[in-house]
Amino acid sequence: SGLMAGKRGLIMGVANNRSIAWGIAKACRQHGAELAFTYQGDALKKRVEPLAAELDALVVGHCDVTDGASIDAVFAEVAAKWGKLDFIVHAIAFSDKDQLDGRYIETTEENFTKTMLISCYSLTSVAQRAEKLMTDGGSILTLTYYGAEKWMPHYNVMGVAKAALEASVRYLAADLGEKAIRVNAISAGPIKTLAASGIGDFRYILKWNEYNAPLRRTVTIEEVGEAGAYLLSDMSRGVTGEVHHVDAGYHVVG
Ligand code: 0WD
Repeated sequence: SGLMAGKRGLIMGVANNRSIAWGIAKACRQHGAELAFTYQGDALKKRVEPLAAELDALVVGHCDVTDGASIDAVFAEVAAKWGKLDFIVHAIAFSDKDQLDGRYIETTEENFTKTMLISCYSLTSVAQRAEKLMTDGGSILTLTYYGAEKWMPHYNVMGVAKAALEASVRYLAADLGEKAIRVNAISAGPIKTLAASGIGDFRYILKWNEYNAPLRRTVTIEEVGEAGAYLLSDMSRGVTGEVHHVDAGYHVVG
């Protein structure tokens, strides 16, 4: 269908074909969008290039959100290739694995700062660059998790970072609304990805969701992808500052 025909979007956070960003990219492409991918470092470049090719997408370079120059370079490349931008998928998070286990209270200042920078501030740094390129309005989408709202075992500093990320969605939505740029988040249920494999007892969390979510199952990257396509397309043009749960309903019972 042509739901997203004529729209051009930047996809940040594909690590492999299990990544949530990949699920969103596939849905956007199915609906007619043109895509550009970033990758983090040479190891991921080899994985991202063939995936981008599957969706006829550009690869616009290495981007490590802790390195502002690499973000600038990617947006300069998008500006050179397209001149403008309609949407962004921000599916990036990081925390030291040994602190996604056990007690939150053990979080070090160094890992707290790093987790907040990569998992929260990066949305704002990306939005700063996007604002200049979204000359016809736009839609920015990030990914969050229920651990922002409630204590969850082992999620620890990432839960604190996701709470700040969800607040950032609201503040950015207010800042960018006059330019018709919308900012929303999907709060996804647990999905077995590379990032999730770093979280302690993740298999147990998946099982817990299967037993307790209203739909009695977990969600797929394709389901998060379809909801993402809605938030990135004009179908959701009246929606901004929203955290939309795609979690088989877990948040109503958890
Ligand atoms: O259960 C899950 N998988 C959920 C994930 C439930 C709810 C939310 N999320 C969120 C994550 O917190 C993240 O924000 O979804 C987003 C995407 O995560 P994912 O799809 O689960 O994980 P993955 O496929 O690993 O992609 C995350 C990627 C990184 O991969 P690795 O695993 O290599 O760290 O984030 C990127 C990187 O590609 N990333 C960075 N990109 C640029 N600069 C950086 C960085 N410094 N650090 C990580």
